[in-house]
Amino acid sequence: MSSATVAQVPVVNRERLLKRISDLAAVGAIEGGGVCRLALTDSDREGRDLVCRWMQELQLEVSVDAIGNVVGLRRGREDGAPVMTGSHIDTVRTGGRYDGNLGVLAGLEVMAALNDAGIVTQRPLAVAFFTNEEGARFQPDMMGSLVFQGDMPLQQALDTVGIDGTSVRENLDRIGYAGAAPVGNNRVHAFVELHVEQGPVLEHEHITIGAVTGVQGIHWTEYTVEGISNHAGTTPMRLRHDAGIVAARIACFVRDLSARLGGGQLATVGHLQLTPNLINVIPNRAVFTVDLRNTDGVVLVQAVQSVSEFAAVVATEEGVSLTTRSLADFAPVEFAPHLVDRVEAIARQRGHSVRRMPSGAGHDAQMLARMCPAGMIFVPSVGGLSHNVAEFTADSDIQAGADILLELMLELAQS
Ligand code: HGY
Ligand code: MN
Ligand code: MN
Repeated sequence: MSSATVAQVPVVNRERLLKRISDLAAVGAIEGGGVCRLALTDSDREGRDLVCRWMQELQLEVSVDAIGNVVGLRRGREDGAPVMTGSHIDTVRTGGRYDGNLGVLAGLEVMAALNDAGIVTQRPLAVAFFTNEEGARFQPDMMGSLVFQGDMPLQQALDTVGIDGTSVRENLDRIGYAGAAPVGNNRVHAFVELHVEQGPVLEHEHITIGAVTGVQGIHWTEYTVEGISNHAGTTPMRLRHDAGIVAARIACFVRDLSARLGGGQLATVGHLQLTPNLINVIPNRAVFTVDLRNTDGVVLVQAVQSVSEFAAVVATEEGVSLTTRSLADFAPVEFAPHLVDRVEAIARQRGHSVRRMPSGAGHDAQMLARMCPAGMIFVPSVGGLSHNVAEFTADSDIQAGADILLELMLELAQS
């Protein structure tokens, strides 16, 4: 195959990419056009098998590592660290068809377009999907890419028990994706991830491309409150030890805190379970999660501290016990300035509107950024919707993002 100058950059085959998005979305499809492929479930395995088959059809060398990350390698004229792209194909329970999937399938399309054009790059290229990016079943999120990069020990990840009481190890074994490739000592020349924005900014400003400057800090805590169940009709208010009201007060506190801190402080109580969860019984147990995020790492630490202090006060007032478990704690990440510059410049050269912006969502790129220059390309989410079955991105925006990914990867692989 011939080498190519950047001037001869091929274009992606939009129909082929859209068909793969549609075919993968059929795996774990749920009402409303969305997808449910929680990490390491049978539907995740089915999606993995399909993407691996596509990688083989593209003559990529497919490897599976010990945490189940899958990498498809396209040889270059030289050996050495590849220019890598990718994302995740696991989803939340009410997922959309683009979150993560677009980045992996656009990576496949980059390889297919280069194959069609008969181009062999100087450096190798790779496209990956990382295990358990969502963190919805097993925490933390971005688990696979964090193990791939080396900052999360493999055994700790494998021992992690999920929300249904089973471990990563037993599920990885069950679906047959406990691979042989080592983790933690990988070399990557540069990493670029295409992803839907998952927020309202690009659509609101009528902009096609986001040149992502970095990812905000993320802090997840699980709270367990133990009180005393009692009769709702006979127990005077002053004698109650109500786990449910403590959970409710903390949930209201985090919302008020984000308003007080202002700026980019975000706070979410996404999981809340009361026991015995009955209309006429004072709950004796509440388990809930608090998701705090901020682009400002200092304010994020303050927010975490404020919630912790408030939780201790209300628990004492109510006479209940409180235990916490930290599920994720990631400081804000800045992407490589030269990659942010190139995303912006290539988008402009191709006639697209573009703006710089941080990412509100966590991404595998933030973990790869710990080991190599990393960057991201955003395309708009209609209605700013994500983690929602109605998630949608226009075909033309998908093509724009994929073409920029192709050109940037080619540029990085030829330099
Ligand atoms: O939680 C996140 O931001 C990502 O979707 N895992
Ligand atoms: Mn994602
Ligand atoms: Mn997601």
